[in-house]
Amino acid sequence: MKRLFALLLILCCLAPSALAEDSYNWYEVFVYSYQDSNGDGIGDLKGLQSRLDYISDMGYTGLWLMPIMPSPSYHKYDVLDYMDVDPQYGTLEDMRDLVAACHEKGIRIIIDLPVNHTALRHPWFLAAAESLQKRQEDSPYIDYYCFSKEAGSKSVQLSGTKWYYEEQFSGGGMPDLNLDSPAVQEEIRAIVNFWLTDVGVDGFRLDAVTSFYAQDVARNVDFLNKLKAMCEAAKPGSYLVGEAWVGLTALADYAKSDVDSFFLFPASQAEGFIVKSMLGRSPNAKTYVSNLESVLEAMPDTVLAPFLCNHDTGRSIGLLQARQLPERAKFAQGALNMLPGNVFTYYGDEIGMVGAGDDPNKRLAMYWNDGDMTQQPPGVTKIEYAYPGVDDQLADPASLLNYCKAVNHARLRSPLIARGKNTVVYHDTSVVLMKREKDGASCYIAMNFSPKAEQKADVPQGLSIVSDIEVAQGAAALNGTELTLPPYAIVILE
Ligand SMILES: [Ca+2]
Ligand SMILES: [Ca+2]
Repeated sequence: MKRLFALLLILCCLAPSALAEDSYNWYEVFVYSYQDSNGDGIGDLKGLQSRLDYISDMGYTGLWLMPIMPSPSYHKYDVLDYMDVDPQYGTLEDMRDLVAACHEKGIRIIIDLPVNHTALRHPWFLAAAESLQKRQEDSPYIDYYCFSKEAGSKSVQLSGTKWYYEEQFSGGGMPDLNLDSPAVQEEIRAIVNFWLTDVGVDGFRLDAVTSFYAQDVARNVDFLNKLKAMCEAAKPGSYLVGEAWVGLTALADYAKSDVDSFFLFPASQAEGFIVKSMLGRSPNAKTYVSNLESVLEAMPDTVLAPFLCNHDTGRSIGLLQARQLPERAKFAQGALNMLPGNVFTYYGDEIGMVGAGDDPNKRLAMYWNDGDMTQQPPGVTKIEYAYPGVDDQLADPASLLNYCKAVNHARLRSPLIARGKNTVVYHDTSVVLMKREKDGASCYIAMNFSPKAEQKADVPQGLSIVSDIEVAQGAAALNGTELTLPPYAIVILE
């Protein structure tokens, strides 16, 4: 009996982390624009923590925070100190509280890790620059960066010297780190250790991995493997997702690394296959299916990380030309979420926020109805909210928000959507029937890409509908093996 109790205790202790290790509905948050807690108008960690109920109720089980470390910029991709929290966002204690609160709710939390470059005023760079400017050239920090006496296409002259430093993001004031330096590698090891074990985050979003070694995929992959090994040693099972903003062929090379996931850029934005399958005169379910199959063939051993938009791209509503077409906006979120892997939703996309052009326009204040919005990020040139705010949408069963919530919960109800091996059972120009299977269990996903016409699909015998996700009034019907799909319907059968 005692032994049984001990076993149960062990199982209970294991359960939450086992659950949290398999989060597949991720939510990207720009802390600055999400929720302010202290009245200065700038979003912060405490504010974000106060919205965890909302995030959890929506069915998001993973959080990716854009950079939270001290930085001179509002976006914070140029880091001044890799082991602290920017005072605008709060303190390390606030971050520890947020991590604990997330874990209590079964939410995994990862943070952005920009290690390709630092801020120009990072103490490492200041020390290196000072040494070179004094012509002593003896600082150990010189080797932290890519200094050379020869100018390259991506180099900047260090004032008062004949030295140049590499800066892949030209004009950003973000000098590239020398990732070959053993000292830099040890710094990075200490940084990932700190966040994973001391603060307790569950992994990282790796910024700008194609710029680690520009135009050198093999060396980038090699460094990614080093990073993964460091994280695995610090916290086994931690999750890494890399930003390689490239097409499928190049992405497939990155996917051969040990990093868990890479953002699926070929699915994203206006030219991505989700939007392409929906725009145009007639629906083209074939575009969706054939691209998914190409992706799975090219990247067989990786957890896909599909998304429609992020902080660097125009938002979904604009990509979809869906300001006046809520059904299209909904179905796009549905089509995104029927892809296997870990789906990433950019904050505000669930309520149809808009934004394009200048970067700050893509990072507007989260539209809460309760009057509790942050100020807009500096440099915003256009502020527009095309769809109602969160409270209004929560109260409207037909809202985009409630559609996204239904989609997220369908994924939680049927984990094989995210984790099963995909087979396309049937498709024509409007209808897609996919099977996802794993360990002898399976589920079927039926989708109608037609915005206006009802469609029929022939499904295997003995299935029943477990989720019926509709963009408008109406419901799917299953008669034996004949499934009737209303326009833009998505149905999960098991
Ligand atoms: Ca604040
Ligand atoms: Ca670099």
